[in-house]
Amino acid sequence: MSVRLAIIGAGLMGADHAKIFADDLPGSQLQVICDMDQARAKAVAVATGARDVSNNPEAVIARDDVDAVVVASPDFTHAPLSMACIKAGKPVLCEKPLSQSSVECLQVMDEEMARGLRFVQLGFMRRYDQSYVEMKQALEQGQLGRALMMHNFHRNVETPAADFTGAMAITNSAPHEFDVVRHVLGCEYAAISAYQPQRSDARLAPVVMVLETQEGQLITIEVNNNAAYGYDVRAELVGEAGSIAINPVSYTRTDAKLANATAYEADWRGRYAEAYRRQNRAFLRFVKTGNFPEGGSSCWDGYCSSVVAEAGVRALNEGCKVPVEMIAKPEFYA
Ligand code: ISE
Repeated sequence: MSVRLAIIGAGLMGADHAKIFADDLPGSQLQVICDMDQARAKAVAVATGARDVSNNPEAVIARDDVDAVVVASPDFTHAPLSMACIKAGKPVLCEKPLSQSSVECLQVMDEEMARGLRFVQLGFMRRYDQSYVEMKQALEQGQLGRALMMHNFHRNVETPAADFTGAMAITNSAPHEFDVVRHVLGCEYAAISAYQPQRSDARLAPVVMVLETQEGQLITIEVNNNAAYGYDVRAELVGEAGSIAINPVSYTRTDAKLANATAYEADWRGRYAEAYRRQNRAFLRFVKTGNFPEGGSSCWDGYCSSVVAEAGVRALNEGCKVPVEMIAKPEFYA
């Protein structure tokens, strides 16, 4: 039987999720596309063959003909809409971050724990990207020895929104890095420092973070949301016996005019297309079986990256190293 889906938010990511389900994932049926902007919802519905449109997310979540929900609306709506899904007993694939407030993440966790069942899969899609999968395997199979450091670069062509600040680079972009490093290394953080180089327009300046894990490993993260040249994500994991780095992902190389060139994607949708497909396929299996996807990210992971982001923003604003203090992991998320 097909999983009848509602997509809430018909912006960049909502449209992308709708396209992935419609084009690549048999076993799903797009039932409703919901957006405040009805023209935008209709355009996505027409492009993907979705049956209906709406501008009322709560009503959509409650519909009898909706089995599961994808939340891809603005960041501040993620937690309340995920909670509405839990209350309605419907699985939800929620875009990251779960919330920019760790307290709100705890509220979603409480709601889920009170129901005694897992409902929320968080959209940290990098966990499904082949390069991070291989990195994690190499570490677990002992090829690198004990992990010492992980270096991460996260570059966007330009800021996703005109009002994007250094703090937002930490709360909106960096959570991918916070999450995938925890996932690959199997670690939790102990402290974070954050810095910005001088740039003519300070608002556009990159952010560089140094994190210490509870096991004493060092993690560096550069988020440059105005890199201008392309969408470029790099990572290298350095162990005591070897290191593993992500190769640039590109099918072709052009040789001409005494030079060779490979292309960059314009943004994350192309670079992580296969990771999104794998993630969304895992979500459909979750809806059908009730078994939370192995290695998928949960509310607990959303909480962890939100705590780190809060500490990172403080470190940036106060110019000091800030401890990362989290609650003990509830047995429910073990
Ligand atoms: C955006 O919200 C995403 O989630 C992208 O994956 C990330 O690369 C980008 O920096 C974020 O702004």
